[in-house]
Amino acid sequence: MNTEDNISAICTGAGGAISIIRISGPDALSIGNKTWSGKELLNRKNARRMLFGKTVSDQNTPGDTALAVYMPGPNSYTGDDVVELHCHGGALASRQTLEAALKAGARPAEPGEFTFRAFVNGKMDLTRAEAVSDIISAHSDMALHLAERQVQGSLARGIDSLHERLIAILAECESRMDFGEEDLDWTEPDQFIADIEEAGGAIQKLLQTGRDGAVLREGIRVVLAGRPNAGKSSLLNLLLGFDRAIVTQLPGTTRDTLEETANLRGIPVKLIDTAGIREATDIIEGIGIDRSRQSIEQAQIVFWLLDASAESLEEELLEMTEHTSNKDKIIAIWNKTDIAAAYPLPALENCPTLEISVSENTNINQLLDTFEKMVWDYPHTEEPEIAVNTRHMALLEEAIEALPPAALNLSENDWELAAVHLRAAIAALGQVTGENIDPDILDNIFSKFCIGK
Ligand SMILES: Nc1nc2c(ncn2[C@@H]2O[C@H](COP(=O)(O)OP(=O)(O)OP(=O)(O)O)[C@@H](O)[C@H]2O)c(=O)[nH]1
Ligand SMILES: [Mg+2]
Repeated sequence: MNTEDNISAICTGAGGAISIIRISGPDALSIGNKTWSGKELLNRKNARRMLFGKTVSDQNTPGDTALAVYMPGPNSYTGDDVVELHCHGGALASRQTLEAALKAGARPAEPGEFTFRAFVNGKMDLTRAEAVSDIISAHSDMALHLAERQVQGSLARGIDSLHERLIAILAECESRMDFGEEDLDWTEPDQFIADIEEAGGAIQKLLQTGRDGAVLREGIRVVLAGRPNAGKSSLLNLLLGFDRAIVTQLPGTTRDTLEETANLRGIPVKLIDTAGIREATDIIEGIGIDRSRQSIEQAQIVFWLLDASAESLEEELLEMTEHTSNKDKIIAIWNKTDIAAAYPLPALENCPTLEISVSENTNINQLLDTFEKMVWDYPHTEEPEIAVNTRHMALLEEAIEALPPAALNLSENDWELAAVHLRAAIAALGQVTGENIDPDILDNIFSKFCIGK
């Protein structure tokens, strides 16, 4: 993406009452003044003040009322000169204003291009830029808070401090290579080795947050499965808090898989209701059941609903074990305990088994407790301060691998080889925050943003 052009886009989502059109680039001010007019022109004196006026229409029709603000670079979001026009929402009105800005000399901004400029202009490092995108796509409070902390630099600060420590060691290795013969005040290699071990420990801790990062950024696929009539759709509706799926007393009500996003205990979840598994009675049901099986395979967690009022409880369990290959991801749930056929209900070894009643809303909290434990693998009482993404993880792994050989070389006073390994670790850490990063990787990161961000 070039950084010299003047770019413009509608920054607000469709359907809102107000639309914001942003113009960024060296000529943003003159383009803004050709697109909007008020009592006075936008200028340096009235910078950062919201001015009342109208958009300029080129068809001799009166423009629409609009507010405008000029934010001179470098103190703007992108670091360029920026003008923002706040005009009436609605696809047509905002489109017309954007088109006026394009006619006045801007080109349409690519996805993420405003944030890309902010990165290139040194307004934010790459972890902060990535977090801007995370904020927009966050599906739970916890994911949002995490992204907000990353925008504030929680991860960048940690990486920068590791980076600086390794650079200090590298600097000494390089001096030893150049002036090794001279009797200077060298630091003992043992001190450096201890520093490297500490840095390795800190990187390891960051790597361990990768799982939290994946859960919060990508969410968890939870599949509701079981025999027809077990209460899968009823549980889906209860968890969502509204009637999404049709529920009837007829077995085979749900014919196709149905997906809905939800937020369970702060965890973003894709809940998937499935057709009850049995011998299909017709071709459509058969296809639905095949989809249920596929969904079970792809699920990260399966809520397997068992009907406690069924004639044969053992059969219910047998069905479950037949259709689920990976037992680690299953929570067995006896539903309809309010009308259970017999007690106690059989439990399963190596699989959490719960007893609930969707109709009477009993033990749903216990189900959520079990779910939460399964997701995090360990008690997770506090929100994660930092959680790295997969790109960070790959680079952190590269960095951590270079540390033991560097420490070994230092212990052998082999400054040259130690420097090689240290440089590899430093380069990998630098790329986390965006230093010397491959332009293709940058394109890939920013292309996932939405237009206007
Ligand atoms: N007594 C009782 N009835 C329940 C309970 N949960 C669901 N039901 C009833 O069981 C019947 C089937 O519920 P659904 O939620 O449609 O079951 P399903 O598993 O989605 O069924 P299919 O879509 O056919 O696979 C409905 O009449 C529900 O009202 C419960 O906890 N207790
Ligand atoms: Mg159903």
